[in-house]
Amino acid sequence: MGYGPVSLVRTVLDAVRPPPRLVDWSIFGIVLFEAASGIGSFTIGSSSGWPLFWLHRIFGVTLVVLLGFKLARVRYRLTESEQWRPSTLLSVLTAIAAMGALATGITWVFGLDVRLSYWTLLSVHVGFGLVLVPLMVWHLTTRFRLPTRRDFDRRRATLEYTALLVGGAVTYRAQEFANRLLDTRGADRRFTGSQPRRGAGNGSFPVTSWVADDPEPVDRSDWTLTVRGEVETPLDYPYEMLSPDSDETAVLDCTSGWYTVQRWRGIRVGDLLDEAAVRDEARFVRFVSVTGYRWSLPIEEARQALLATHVDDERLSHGHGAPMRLVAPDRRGFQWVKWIERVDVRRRADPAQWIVTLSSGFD
Ligand SMILES: Nc1nc2c(c(=O)[nH]1)N[C@H]1C(S)=C(S)[C@@H](COP(=O)(O)O)O[C@H]1N2
Ligand SMILES: [Mo]
Repeated sequence: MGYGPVSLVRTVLDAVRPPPRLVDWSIFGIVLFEAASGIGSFTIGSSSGWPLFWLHRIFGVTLVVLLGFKLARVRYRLTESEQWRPSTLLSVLTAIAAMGALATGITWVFGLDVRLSYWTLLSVHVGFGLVLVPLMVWHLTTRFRLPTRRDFDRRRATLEYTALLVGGAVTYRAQEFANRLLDTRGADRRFTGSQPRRGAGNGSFPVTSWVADDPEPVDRSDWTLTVRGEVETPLDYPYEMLSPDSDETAVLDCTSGWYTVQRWRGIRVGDLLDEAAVRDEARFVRFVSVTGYRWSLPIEEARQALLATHVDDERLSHGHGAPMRLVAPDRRGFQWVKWIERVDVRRRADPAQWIVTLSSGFD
């Protein structure tokens, strides 16, 4: 054994390497956790949700090490041709998806912003993750072996995993420090991982629409805002009758990985609801776009939201949702419905909104 930094790293890695079957099953567990926390993170827009993002990153670092152990162990199955089997192809695809997800996650953290057409690196990361889960499950079915008690010593495994997770947390911290020191774009990320788009008004942030939602521009002169549902007085408001005199500075944070802070102006949903006289049974308010895209908020939260007609005193551009869009502070971008034409006051939540949001614009 030598004494250089390489042999030091090797010694440390040897000390924390769990037995093979445990490595495999932990990779499985962590990938499932990463997929669940990654998808779950899309619904979090308020900074109190930071621990989920943090865990996702720490386990991501841990996965790099575990995958390294695993690939070092099974490498010979690729390099020695007599080892090849039909399932080898599946293993290779699974490894590519895993490494793709890790590589894009890591480069994103360092603020790299290459784009594959209109996909950000973060969207590619999500893509790899979504492909990885079914590949991994399938891969597992070809080589299924449960770890037995004999495969590991519980005390030792506890120590190994503690070391791996602490190592993950320390590495993540070191990364934050390095990002700041090198002054990369990664240093400006929000707790959600999104990178800033600076400036004010329509031109300063991208137009982002989900999947295929791409309506014709809405003509303000033959558009009306309609309020229906659990209200005593249904409303129909032509554009000229609105008085957009409330404003709100709020962060639009898209799950594709960017955010912008803007001052929005429009009408407060609470004022509209008071005018419509909502009934006692009302619990949710649903905002519906001309495209059918929709989202709802619990009524107390909805009251604080804004139906914006302006951004930084400019009228909203078509791309940003003219004549009217939802500004829902502490919610992620996909919930900020654009091109709103109807507000439904409802007794119930609307679980189908998840599917409609993904499919809207396809019909
Ligand atoms: N009707 C409708 N509203 C929508 C979308 C959409 O596709 N259709 N995309 C959402 C997404 S994913 C984001 S991030 C924001 C983007 O707003 P922007 O285009 O003004 O930046 O709008 C949201 N509102
Ligand atoms: Mo988004």
